[in-house]
Amino acid sequence: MANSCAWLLCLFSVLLGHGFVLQLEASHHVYRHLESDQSTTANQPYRTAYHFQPPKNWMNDPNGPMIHKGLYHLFYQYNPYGAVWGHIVWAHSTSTDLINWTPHDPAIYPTQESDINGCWSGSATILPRSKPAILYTGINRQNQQVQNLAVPKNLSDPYLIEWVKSPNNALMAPTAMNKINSSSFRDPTTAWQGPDGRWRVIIGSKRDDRGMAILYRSKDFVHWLEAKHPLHSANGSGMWECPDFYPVSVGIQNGVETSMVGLGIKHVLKWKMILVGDMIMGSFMLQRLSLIVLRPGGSLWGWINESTNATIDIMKGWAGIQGIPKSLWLDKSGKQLVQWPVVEIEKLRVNQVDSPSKVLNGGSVLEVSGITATQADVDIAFEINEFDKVDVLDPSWTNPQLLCSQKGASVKGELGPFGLLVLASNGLQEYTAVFFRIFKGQDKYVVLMCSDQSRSSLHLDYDKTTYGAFVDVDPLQEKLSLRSLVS
Ligand code: DQQ
Repeated sequence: MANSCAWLLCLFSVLLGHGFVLQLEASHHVYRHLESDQSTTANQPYRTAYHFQPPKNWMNDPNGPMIHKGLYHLFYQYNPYGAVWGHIVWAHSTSTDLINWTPHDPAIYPTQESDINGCWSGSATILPRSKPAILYTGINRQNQQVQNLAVPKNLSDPYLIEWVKSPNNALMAPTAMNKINSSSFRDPTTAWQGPDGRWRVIIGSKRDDRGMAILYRSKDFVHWLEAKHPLHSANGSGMWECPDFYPVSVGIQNGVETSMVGLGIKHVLKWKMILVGDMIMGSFMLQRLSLIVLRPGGSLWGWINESTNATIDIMKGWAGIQGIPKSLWLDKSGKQLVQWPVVEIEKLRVNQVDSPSKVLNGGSVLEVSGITATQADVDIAFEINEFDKVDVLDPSWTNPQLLCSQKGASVKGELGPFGLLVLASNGLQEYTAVFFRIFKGQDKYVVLMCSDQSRSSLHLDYDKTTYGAFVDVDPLQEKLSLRSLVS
């Protein structure tokens, strides 16, 4: 990781090399001997004030983000005993502006038979008369994954400090009858109400290697029945961790009520992938596959692993941050899901630095001067004016993440890579490359956007994952703009 006191921001277009894909998945092994309450976060150059981060210890998935009485609530998977995954509870913070957060005591922690071995991910639903309810996965005494309900003890407390668990827990559980795999049955979504007034929720699961969203229905939010068919499944996709399912509207950027259906409304089903489709007679009909690969987490936030190996994490006293919260909506065509950092984050823009336009030639690296902060919100636009030589997109290149790692930041192409080297050290031994490549597709140009961490740190144990997506823009008609939030 580049020394945050002396980093550079560079524009680049490049030459030769090789990358690789490293899929990060949460490990569910408890390292008791590595836990302690002694961790300290003093003198931590790599802690961020930009992204949400607890004062210390391990954090993973964001859970149940919601607004209640004008306050934002964020819960998250947290180990109160150390900087490695284990003893998971729902930690809790509130905010009035999505920027400044107040930590509270953990909201949900093991107390019942149905969660005695951990309180894993889940979601919040706002029930009629503004009553929040949380469905979460409990690990029971037999180490089975089951679904539990918790509701606020005192609805007039805007901070919702105390939560009470349903005496009916577990509400959904693997049984001999339902053939659900008890170690692959977790992470309930926000529930929604169908036209028949019944609540629906999906739970991530798999059968063999077929990942799926098991659908449950309920009249009262307490008694749940499994539907005959999952809401959706995909062969070869493995366990669907932290799925999400919610309506989005064409054009409306303020969000829509979670049970909304009808004209101008599409539905998004997210796990590692995002599917956009229509709800027709209660069934999810796939419209289009948007090949965006996500990290586990909710629809607004996403967990950024930011862990190394246990020794380093214990030494630094923390692991895990949350991505910047984002707004999601559909573009005018209704086909492309658009996500953008929430506007509130723009309040943090101070000390503006403008850089004049520059011409990028093949193999060049230009330093953007004048930025001395360790935190930056960078807007940049690339105008392409030579399309005579462009690499042809092989029809078999359908996985953008794979393509980004095979054609990393140092692999020369005809039109790209070009983009930013952020947090670059003097001499460019370390940097994180965020870049574009343009290919000639069958009847249009195809733009690939990549974030390549393979050189983010010289240290072998840091996360080296490469992320990628095809972006639906026509480079003939518009500039390619890139927003990078750096800290
Ligand atoms: N993390 C939770 C699980 C979830 C996984 C456990 C995804 O509920 O499937 O901390 O990161």
